[in-house]
Amino acid sequence: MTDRYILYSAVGSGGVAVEAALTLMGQPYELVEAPTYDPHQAAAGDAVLPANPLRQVPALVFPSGEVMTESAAILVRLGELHPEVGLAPAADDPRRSAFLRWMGFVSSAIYAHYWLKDDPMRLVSDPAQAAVVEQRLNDRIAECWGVMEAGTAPGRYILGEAMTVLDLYVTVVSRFRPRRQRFYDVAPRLGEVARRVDADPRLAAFWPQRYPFDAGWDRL
Ligand SMILES: N[C@@H](CCC(=O)N[C@@H](CS)C(=O)NCC(=O)O)C(=O)O
Repeated sequence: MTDRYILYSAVGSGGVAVEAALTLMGQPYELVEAPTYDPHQAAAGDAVLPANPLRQVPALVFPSGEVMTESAAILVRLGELHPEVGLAPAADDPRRSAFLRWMGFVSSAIYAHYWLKDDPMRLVSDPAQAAVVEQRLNDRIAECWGVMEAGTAPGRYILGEAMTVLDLYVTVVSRFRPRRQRFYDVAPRLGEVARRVDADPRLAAFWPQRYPFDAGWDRL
């Protein structure tokens, strides 16, 4: 038992969406940096293994000691546990179906591709094919963002006028390669939401530390 969450995450990873949610919820957490995607820091990446045998971040350890993996599920659960912050529509909220639908969509139709995209040699043996795989996955990811753009009717945020953890999730995952420029092209309204979340004053100190906007960050 501890008195706070322990979050395994890494700079520039999907775990940053969970970090942003905990920050907005005012929940203190201990951060364990586990750069799983960086072959040059293999030992540091292994830090997540006790919490996630898939060796992926994010993984969240609750104060009770219970472990939860899977970014979408973690975000939904945190929203339920801290309803006063209003970052997740409750079970009887008319936005609930769309909320669950698009949380699942970002996780399974988009984020799940990065296991292969980050290292195509996991499934091909010819290095020449790796670039082809990456390009095709970039196309598929762009296509999926287009499907989400067509299937939603964003206001200030994706589900209307109030921010939810879905906005944090899309803001972070849309920063991955093929990066924002392509995302803006295929999903301009979602792009406006992401820029609004980028500029949220409550996260002004947070983003530069956890997902820095280095020069050219929004292009492939
Ligand atoms: N389904 C997982 C995917 C997590 C994931 O792919 N995390 C990346 C970092 S952004 C990772 O740890 N990659 C290392 C690997 O897959 O080997 C989730 O939604 O949490």
